[in-house]
Amino acid sequence: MGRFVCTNPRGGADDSDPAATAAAARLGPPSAFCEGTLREPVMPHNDLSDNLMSLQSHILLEEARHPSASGDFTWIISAISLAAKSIANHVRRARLSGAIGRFGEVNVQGEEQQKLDVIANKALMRCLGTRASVAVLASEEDDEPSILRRGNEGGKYCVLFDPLDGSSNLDTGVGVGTIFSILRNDPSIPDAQETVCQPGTQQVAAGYVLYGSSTIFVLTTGNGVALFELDPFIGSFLLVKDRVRIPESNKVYSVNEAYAPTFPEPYRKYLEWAHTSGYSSRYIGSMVADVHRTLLTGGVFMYPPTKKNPEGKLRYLYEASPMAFIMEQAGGLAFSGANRTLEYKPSKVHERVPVLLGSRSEVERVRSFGG
Ligand code: AHM
Ligand code: MG
Repeated sequence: MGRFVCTNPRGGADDSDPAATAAAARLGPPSAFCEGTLREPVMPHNDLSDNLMSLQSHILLEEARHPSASGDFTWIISAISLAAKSIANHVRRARLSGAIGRFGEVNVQGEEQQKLDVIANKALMRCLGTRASVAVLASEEDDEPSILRRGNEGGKYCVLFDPLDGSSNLDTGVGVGTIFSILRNDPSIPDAQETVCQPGTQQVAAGYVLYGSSTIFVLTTGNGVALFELDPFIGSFLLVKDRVRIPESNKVYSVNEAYAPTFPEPYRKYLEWAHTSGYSSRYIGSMVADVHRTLLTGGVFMYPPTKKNPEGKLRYLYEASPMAFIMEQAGGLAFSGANRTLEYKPSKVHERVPVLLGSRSEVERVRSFGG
């Protein structure tokens, strides 16, 4: 009998083993057979029963396309993935472990912090803080961005995040999420706030993690959108869909319609039109869950200016901008007022903007009313 060598050299790499997955990445794109005299076909990529394309392997394959890549970026995604697994575990056990409820403090934005906001923030800070190429971390929960390393100390990237978006919904078991955006650190800018205030077009990567009925990791590095799901039995995010495309249209809008009387007129007119045009409404009140549904099934998600929040409620750098990057990479559109969201340049880390994103033709429809 011939010598058996391997069945799938890319298979066993897991999120916690960049060295193994680096070796897998160097092998290049998956081929049908391995070296050896006894050859066994590799399972087709869409056979989920044998799916071992982890998030880490996926990133390394992407990175292999850029010969000058140093691997630093892979370590950052691996830190976010590790923090997300820890947060998912806390969210899933929150009621049992007494982590539901208010922490007792109000953040810089005047919002009451939940215990899990604080836990999620610490997990991300700890995991990312140990990565040698992270220069600046900015969180929804912290007043100011933290400088961890200057450019001359190896600080190459800024990571901005909302650790647990939609956390006010935790008491009711609704899906919540982490949103993140990765920017390059400009070593010539000494001020942390100025460093992170970049337009969304400068993002190196963006993504979110949805802690719902399953834990979903959605990522773009500017080369399409990939969707991973956490396999709780092996502890890895596994690729379930690459090149995610948002449907071109769907008669669904997602907005907190209770605020409609104080929306600018174009949004009110659009809603009146939608009411008589066969539209449905879906709104969870948790951006990651609402955007994820919109990404997969189409329609529009909006958070327009209101009387209470004249600039809109959602923050540019770690909510609107990363979600806009994902939407555009999936073939959709994203606007903040009259402008493409990704082209806006904020001047404050917690700056808020109006959000309109989703299927191309549905976003254009809203804009046709002047919104
Ligand atoms: P948070 O970051 O403090 O959780 O607030 C953001 C959340 C989003 O998830 C969601 O889209 C929005 O607030 C819901 O706001 P509202 O309750 O006003 O509809
Ligand atoms: Mg948020």
